[in-house]
Order: sequence, then C-alpha cells, then structure tokens
Amino acid sequence: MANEQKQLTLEVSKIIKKYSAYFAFTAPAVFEESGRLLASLVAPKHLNYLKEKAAVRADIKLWFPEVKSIIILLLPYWNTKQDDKKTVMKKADWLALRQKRGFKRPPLGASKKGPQDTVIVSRYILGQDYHLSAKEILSKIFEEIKQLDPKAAAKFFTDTSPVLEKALAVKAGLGFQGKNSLLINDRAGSYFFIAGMALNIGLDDFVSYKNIVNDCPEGCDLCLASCPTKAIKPQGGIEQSLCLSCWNTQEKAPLPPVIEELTQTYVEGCDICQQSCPFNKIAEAEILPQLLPLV
Ligand code: B12
Repeated sequence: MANEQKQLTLEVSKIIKKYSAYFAFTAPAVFEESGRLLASLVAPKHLNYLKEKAAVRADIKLWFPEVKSIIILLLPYWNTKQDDKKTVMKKADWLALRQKRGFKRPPLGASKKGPQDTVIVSRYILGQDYHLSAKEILSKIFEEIKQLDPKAAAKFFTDTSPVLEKALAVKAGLGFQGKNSLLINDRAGSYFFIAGMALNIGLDDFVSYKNIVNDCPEGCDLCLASCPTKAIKPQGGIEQSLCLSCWNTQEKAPLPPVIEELTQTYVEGCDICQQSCPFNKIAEAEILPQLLPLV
C-alpha cells in the first residue's frame, strides 16, 4: 500500500509538472486560529461570506468529507519579463478589455464620480478570467488522475470555494504569508493564482520546489509604506475595509472619501503592495499561454 501510494504520488507529480513548476501535495489540516479569526472578522459587507463559512474554511473535511489529500498549484500570471506599462491604459481600452474577458459592465465598486481618462488596472485582470482557465487546467489534471485510479473523486478550488488557499499552500511548503497577507514564494514572488483540488485518494506529501526563505526580509516595510490607504497592519495582514482592491472589485456600498478619490484611477484590483515587494523584482516563473495578458 505504501509503495502503491508512493508510485501514485510520482505519477501524479509527472502530470502536474506539465502545468506548473510550483505545486505540492499535502494532507488535510484544521486551521483553528484562522477559523477563529474569520468568525470574528469585522469586514466590509461583501466579505461577510468569509465569516458565514468560517468553520468550513478552517476545516476542509467539512467541505469534502472524503478528502485524503490536497493538490495545490501556483499558476503565475506575471513575471519580470512582462511590461508594467500595460497596467496603465485609456478608460475606453479598459472597458474594451473587460468586454473581451466576458464582463459587460464596470465592476460594482467603480467610483461614482467615474474613472479618469487614464486608468490603472491590476495585472491579473489583463488576462482572461482565471477562474475559468484554472478550472480547465484542474479538469485536465483530474482526467489524467482518473486514468491512474478510476475510483478517484475530487472537488476543485480556486478563489471562490470556502477553502483557506494561502494557509494550505503555506502548510504544503509553497511559500509564506507576507506582511501584505499574500502567499509569497521566494522564486515565483506573489503574482500567481492558487488553484487546487481535494482528492479522496491518498498521496504522499510532496513539494516541487521547497520555498527556502520563510519570512519577509528583516525590517522590510516596503508594502506598508507603499499602500496609499495604509491598509497593511504593522503586525502583518490587511485591514480589508481599507484595501483598494476590496472596494474596486466587488463592494457597492458608498465608497469612503479616500477610496472614492483613488478608485477613479485604480479602477480594478490593486497591485501596489505587490509591486513594492522585493520577491516580485526577481520573479521569473513561467506563465502558461492561457494566463498571459490579453493586451
Ligand atoms: C477575500 C479575498 C480577498 C479580499 C480580502 C483579502 C484578505 N487578505 O483578506 C480582497 C477583495 C481585499 C482581496 C484582494 C486581493 N486578492 Co484575494 N482573496 C480572497 C479570498 C477569497 C479569501 C482570503 C481570506 O481567506 N481572507 C481572510 C483573511 C482573514 O485571511 P488572510 O488573508 O489569511 O489574512 C489574515 C490573517 O492570516 C492575518 N495575516 C495575514 N498575513 C499575515 C502576516 C503576518 C506577519 C501576520 C502577523 C498576520 C497575518 O491577518 C489577516 C487579516 O487581515 C482568497 C481565495 C481563498 N479562497 O483563499 C483570495 C486570494 C487570497 N486573493 C488573491 C489575490 C490575487 C488578490 C489581489 C492581489 C487581487 C488584486 N490584484 O487586487 C488582492 C490583494 C490584496 C491583499 N493584499 O490581500 C489570491 C492570492 C494569491 C497569493 N499570491 O497569495 C487568492 C488566493 C485567490 C487565488 N485563488 O489566487 N482578496
């Protein structure tokens, strides 16, 4: 049995290597502290869903009771070879890009005053909707796993499922949570999506590249200093009600004045805390064709 699982782990790792150089297999775990934190969260209205499913987020078994192992992939969408200027564009081009990505209207939280003529967007929205591309990748991987073990069953996650993706990735050895709260890998930086699946079959713990640096560089406060709304707490983690991305991607409540002003320029997502991060200045991770910018 142990040998069979070892062989399966090897075979599955060969499959996933085709899609990412950064992936891991890990056993399910309960994140009690995160569960408590989520349950007591005082967040903007639209983030209440985090609180409502706090217990499920903290314990993946409540989401998929059959889970025996979890596959996690980092899917890079930006690296140092990409041109940062692509994030600055005419408002009309941004709206055209949204159409191309399948979104008909500006995001709910767009400033009521209306965006400026020239706007700044975050890197991840330059590509097609990653929820769709990540699910396609996960489906292809799972089809191949099914050929190895027809009894395999899985539940996929990428962003929208009640799964603590960053905590699982940290546990699996793929990175650490930086002061900006994002998962940082010392080679891939933080410009990647996290995607994965919970499986009903056992795999040995495995990590394709073991992240070595496990913390922000000593005394590095570049992300705190760069954030225009001071959303990053000195002890680490973000104050969600101040995070620009929180307002300009989803929230429709009246915008606080400081946010109203900034969201006229920063119209969709915000990368400021990632741009200042030293790990993103060296990130060379390969980008799959389906995750490359459309512009
Ligand atoms: C809700 C959510 C948001 C919310 C809230 C973000 C947040 N940090 O809570 C909003 C809309 C603001 C948001 C924004 C973004 N998001 Co988001 N988001 C999520 C989602 C759905 C849940 C995250 C969550 O559980 N938050 C709850 C809080 C309580 O947990 P937490 O983030 O772990 O952090 C708390 C504690 O752990 C602690 N903490 C965290 N870090 C540290 C560090 C130290 C040192 C200490 C002491 C404490 C501490 O304090 C935090 C509370 O403030 C995940 C997908 C998923 N299902 O996991 C994607 C996800 C985290 N988002 C992602 C992305 C890409 C973004 C953006 C970069 C998009 C953009 N360009 O605008 C920004 C980044 C903003 C930021 N700096 O966090 C990626 C992150 C990839 C990565 N490298 O980590 C994810 C994983 C989606 C995905 N599948 O790829 N997001």
